[in-house]
Amino acid sequence: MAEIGVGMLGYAFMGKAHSNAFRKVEYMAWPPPLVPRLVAIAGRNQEAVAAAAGRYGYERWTTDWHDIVTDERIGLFDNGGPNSLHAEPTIAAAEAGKHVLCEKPLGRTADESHEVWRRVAATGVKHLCGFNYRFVPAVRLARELIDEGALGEIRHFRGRYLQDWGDDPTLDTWRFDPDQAGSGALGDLGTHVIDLARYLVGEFSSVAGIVKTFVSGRRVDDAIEAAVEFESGAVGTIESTRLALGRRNAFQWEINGSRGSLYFDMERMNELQVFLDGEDRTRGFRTVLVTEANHPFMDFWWPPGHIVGWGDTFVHEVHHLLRSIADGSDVAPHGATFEDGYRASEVGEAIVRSSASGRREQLTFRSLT
Ligand code: SOE
Repeated sequence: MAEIGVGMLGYAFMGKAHSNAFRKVEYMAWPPPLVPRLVAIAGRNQEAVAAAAGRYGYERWTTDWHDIVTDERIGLFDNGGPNSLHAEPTIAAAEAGKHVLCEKPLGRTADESHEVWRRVAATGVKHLCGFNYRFVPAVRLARELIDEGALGEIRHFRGRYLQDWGDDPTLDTWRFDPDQAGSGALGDLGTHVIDLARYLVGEFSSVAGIVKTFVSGRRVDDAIEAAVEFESGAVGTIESTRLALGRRNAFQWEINGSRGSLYFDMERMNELQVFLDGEDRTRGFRTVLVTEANHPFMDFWWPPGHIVGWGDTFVHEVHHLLRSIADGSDVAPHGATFEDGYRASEVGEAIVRSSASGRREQLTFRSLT
């Protein structure tokens, strides 16, 4: 089977999630579109990146990401580094002819995200931005139900991504450094909610938001709250915080349409709550366990009822990109392209502008020219 050499930037949380996916996709999505060969991994700390190379099975390691960009054996560059390291290496890899996967947020600002999209799109390589929650089976099922009209006209989207770890002021992480992260809960979690809303409902037309920092001395946002309108006329709310004590990884959303509603909670990722027209309203939502043979991605895995996990969303995501590279099919609409990465940053920045101005912000998106 055809192979593709993979170069990975980053060995921490996303380095682990992506390396696991590249190994697993070969034997779980059989036959894989391409066999990923783990050629090289780059990271700032020599001891840590060498250990990661041994642990995940990379042929070699380096503390200089330029070595990956110039390595002719690498056909796919995967950027799982801190946000401040997304733009330059990803652009360089694409301009060296490598297909690219870059974790979200694409850039620290809308300007930086647009520049990445513009420079990479000009090269013609395949590009995917790591909004992995599009690849939750329940989310893809929701998209299928919406596309076939089962919910009718969409009127509301309310989405929130809640975690609890941000309340430790002593925590030393790049995620709290504005130079390395760009923003706080907004870029880390809020962009996931924005992207999922774009994937399930459509494009944003305006936002009215509040951005808040609670932890004294912190230089990035701790929470965002926004009322939004979509081009379709649907309205909704977008929220994210890392101060929601009691919530570990609660990415929750609900969609209400004229013929039905869906509700999802990432902490119960194999279940989709469904209410469709004609059903007994006194009984409310019913729980669909999204593990049937005809449900999205289940051909990768197990018999009905044998659930999948958070890490498996990355297996679905890299499979999608490998197939797009192998057969030339589009990454969109089910994978987020770098245009999606840019647009998520633009919506996030409009929330920040609205919070500063106290006014509702209309969305305008820059093109490639
Ligand atoms: C930390 O908040 C984090 O790792 C995010 O950066 C990821 O995008 C999210 O999927 C899990 O939580």
